[in-house]
Amino acid sequence: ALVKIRRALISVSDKSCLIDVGKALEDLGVEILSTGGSAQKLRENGIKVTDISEFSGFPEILGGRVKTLHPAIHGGILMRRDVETDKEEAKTYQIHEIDLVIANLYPFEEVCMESDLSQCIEKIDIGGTVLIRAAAKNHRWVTVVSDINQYPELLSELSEFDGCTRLEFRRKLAARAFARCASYDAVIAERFFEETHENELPPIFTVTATLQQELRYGENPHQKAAFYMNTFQKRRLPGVAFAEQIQGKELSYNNIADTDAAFQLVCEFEEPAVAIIKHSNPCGAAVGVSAEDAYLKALSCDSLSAFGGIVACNRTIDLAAAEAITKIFTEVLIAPDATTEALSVLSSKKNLRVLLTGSLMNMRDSMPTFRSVNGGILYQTSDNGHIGKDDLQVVTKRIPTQAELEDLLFAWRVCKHVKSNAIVLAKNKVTVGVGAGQMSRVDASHIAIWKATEAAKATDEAQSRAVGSVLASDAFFPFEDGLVIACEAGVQAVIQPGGSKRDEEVIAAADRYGIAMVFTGMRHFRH
Ligand code: 93A
Repeated sequence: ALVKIRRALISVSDKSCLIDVGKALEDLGVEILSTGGSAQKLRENGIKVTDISEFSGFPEILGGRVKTLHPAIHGGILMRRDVETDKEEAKTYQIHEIDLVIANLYPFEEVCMESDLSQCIEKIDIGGTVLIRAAAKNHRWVTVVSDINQYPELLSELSEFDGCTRLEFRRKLAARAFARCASYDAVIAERFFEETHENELPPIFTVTATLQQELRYGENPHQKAAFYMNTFQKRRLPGVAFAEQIQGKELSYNNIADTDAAFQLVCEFEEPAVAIIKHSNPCGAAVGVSAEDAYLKALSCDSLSAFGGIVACNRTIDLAAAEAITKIFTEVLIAPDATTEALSVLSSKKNLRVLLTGSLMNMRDSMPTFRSVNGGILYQTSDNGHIGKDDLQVVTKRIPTQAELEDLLFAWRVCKHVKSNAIVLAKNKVTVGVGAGQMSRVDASHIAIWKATEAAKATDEAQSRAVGSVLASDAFFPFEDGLVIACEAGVQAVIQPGGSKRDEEVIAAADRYGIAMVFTGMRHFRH
């Protein structure tokens, strides 16, 4: 199944390394056909080329929209070398075999978000995808190179097999060629859906992502894993995917997931904020007057769990913050930026991965999110729900004080980033107890209170930190029980969506304890 390469068609938009590959083919005695710009570049560098128009007997027309779309070319690519009728027809219509197609497409991905649709449309490659698909379909005889990073493989194959390629090699390249076309078309489709389907769901799921990094393993060492980056340029959101890693080992699968969670949490806040994440839940989050202040407050919530955590900050890391953060072992630090002094302090911690995002995410943006289930994909828009002071409905006799209101909104925003069932206790815009991922809301309350009490014991405080705190619950209390234990522990104010059949009962319990409670009318489940 070795096929000798006698004639190649080269039509590339990205012309890097073109000369190297052209020279190598010429040295192997391959006849090179090429389109306008590619032919010109090859010729300028002393490589002999036949213009595609000369080969097809038809000029490149419509300003380049039709260059290679001609039966002489596609006949040459698609003809079966062992079918008599194909051979006869080739003779009749003077079709000559093309054994190698090297093409890469107009860079639609690079322009699709920068310009209006009509400008994007000009960057939709038609002829190139047809060349690639035709060559891939007929890979039994034809070799297809659809990306410049495949050149080294091609050249080593040709040198190893004396100017020939093996079937298995051609098949591997064919698979990549089809994947390239699929991904290219998916980005185009996404761009068009964006234009036409403002609030509708796309009928076909066409998001593509490109292999960015193979990971050592997945959640566990026996699982294979990789990180794929969204191909659609619009999705170049500031965050873990496009951040610059300044130092430290490669991120692991769990690091990436947790770093994403951490960064999203701090992007909820306008004031300096820090979150410390362990296993995708915050073990501490705080708002402060500076990055350092917010970090130290976040750390105070549960300094034991913070060990080996992921730290996110929504401000530039300065010297003071860097010095505070490097006092304990941290896996990852993510922030929009860091000062030179801070970077020098951070660099003393060789194992600390530092990621700089350049800017913050807009948490009000509505982005598509996905998760896999057996046999399919669950799609939803991101939870960009935002609750402000004016959205709150006071349901108790007691009205929350101004300070309580601010703490309630702080706790609510943190709670949005805690796995359900979630209960967050906070005081002075610092979490004091987090109950995450429980199967019952009562248990989540118990855990949050217990954490607040243990933290106080550890630092010899006179009373549990639950005393005088506020509580946020990601969904309504179905019964009064979860609320009652919080009141018993000294919680002073509560924020929750409301909407339970037993709201009356829950409100009555709150009034019985003289606490303030507000309803948001919006819940933040997170599974
Ligand atoms: O406008 S096209 O879709 N029409 C074509 O017939 C065609 N054939 C190849 N674009 C076409 N190409 C693309 O032109 C290739 O995929 C490549 O990206 C580019 C190379 O053009 P040039 O060699 O003139 O720079």
